[in-house]
Amino acid sequence: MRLFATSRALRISHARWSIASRPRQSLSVYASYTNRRHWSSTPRRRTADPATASTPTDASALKPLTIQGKPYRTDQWTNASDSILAHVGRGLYLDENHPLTITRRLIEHQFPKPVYGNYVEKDPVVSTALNFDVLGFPADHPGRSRTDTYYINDATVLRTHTSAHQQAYFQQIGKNKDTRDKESGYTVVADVYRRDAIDRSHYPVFHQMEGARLWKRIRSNSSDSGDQYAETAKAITEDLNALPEHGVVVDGPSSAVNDNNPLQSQHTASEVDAASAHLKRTLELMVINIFTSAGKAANIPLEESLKELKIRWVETYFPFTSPSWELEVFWQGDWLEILGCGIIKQELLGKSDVPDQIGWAFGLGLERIAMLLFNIPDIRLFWSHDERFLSQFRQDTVSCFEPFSKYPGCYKDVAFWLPAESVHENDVMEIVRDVAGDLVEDVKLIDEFTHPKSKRRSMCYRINYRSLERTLTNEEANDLHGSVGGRLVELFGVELR
Ligand code: FA5
Ligand code: MG
Repeated sequence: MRLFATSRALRISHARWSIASRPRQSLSVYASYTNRRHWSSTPRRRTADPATASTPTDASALKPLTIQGKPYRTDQWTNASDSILAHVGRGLYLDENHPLTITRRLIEHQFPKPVYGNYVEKDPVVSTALNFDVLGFPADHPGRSRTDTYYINDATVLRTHTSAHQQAYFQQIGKNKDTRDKESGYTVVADVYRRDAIDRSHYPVFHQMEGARLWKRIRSNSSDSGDQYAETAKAITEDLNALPEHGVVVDGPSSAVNDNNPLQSQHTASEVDAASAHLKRTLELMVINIFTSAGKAANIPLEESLKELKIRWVETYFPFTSPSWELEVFWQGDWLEILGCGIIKQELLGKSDVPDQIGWAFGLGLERIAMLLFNIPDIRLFWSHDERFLSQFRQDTVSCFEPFSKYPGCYKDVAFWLPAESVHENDVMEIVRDVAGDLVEDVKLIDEFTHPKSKRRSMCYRINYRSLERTLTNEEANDLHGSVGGRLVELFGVELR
């Protein structure tokens, strides 16, 4: 977990819910779980216990909550703040002229009927069972912790990913199974919530699109090769061959499976090779389409925009897929992770009434793609009410965003001695967000050390206050910064330096 344990752990923590600046090991939230056990020298705390989570539960959290008209009980787990709940129901992905909706539609076109149905899920409140248990998250997975996830109460969270809906969609497909022309795949778009780092490509509320495709497994005992599922592999390969080819070179591991990214025991290599190839080609075509559209909007000739495009597959780990990958795109001088995917765990398909099917699933960050598509430089802009932003976008049209101005930023450092009890980095982020909201552009750890004699640990964070819409005065920034320091002292007992 992201405690102030070692500088290594801290660097890793930044990459937890992932993005480009991570070290080159595979580090999605789920991957880091397995790796981190070896990285931190401090004993692991049981994360799934509210008493050990570092955000104090304030008394007001124990009042019942109403979210989109529905009442919810609260308890010791509750940590969804008013500022986060204020984002619920905004429905950015439904507003025809919003860049997230334009992006959603563009991607949905790549997943057409009758194979795929395109859906949205408007209610972000889901059970911990659907968000974690059904997907095979271990009981002590850090993703379950109150430092990473917004809890409504012990059994209910604001979904942390669209994968919370996988089981329901697989069950829906299961009901179709014997009828031709019925969906065997889907896409679903929804708002998701995570306590996370603060920077230009991370926001605590963002949007994901999940997609999946299933095939009925055909078992034959008469195969010469001894491959019982050779027919399945053949059927999937036929679907793969029906997809267009593309000439873009994509880096990545040479084989679908290996010891670190294993084949599931229920599967044969040939069907997984075929399904993996289908998954990768489908997603590569999606990215190529995005870049082609972005290039057109910027008046760049097709060949040139494709020549510029660099994408790669990186092996990773998710509890609900194996093998698993992330797709990264080279953007503005760095690798940007845009999605995670893999071959769905057969246990999950079994629990979802489709034990006789095999398939793949992916989950992508809609903002990340929209940033590439429209050249939007800061993820906070998606929430802007400013007409100078909103008026630049038109339904079903990709355009090149013209920044209206970059207002000056105000850098302020906050340095403090940690109390004996650890403080979780996400709690520092949450305080900054609660105090400064969208007036903060990023927060970076710039220094940490242990006093040689007292052994006390000191941290220093640099907060960049910058409004997207106006010039922030130094007095305003000072006020905000004073409140951040005050709340760190009040809530965590740190000693400011
Ligand atoms: C997941 O959420 C998995 N559920 C994806 C998945 C689905 C895997 C189905 C396998 C099968 P991850 O935590 O990596 O994985 O997030 C997926 C994508 O969401 C990332 O690649 C990134 O594009 C986006 N994303 C993650 N965190 C943030 C954030 N704080 N702000 C904006 N986008 C984010
Ligand atoms: Mg990831």
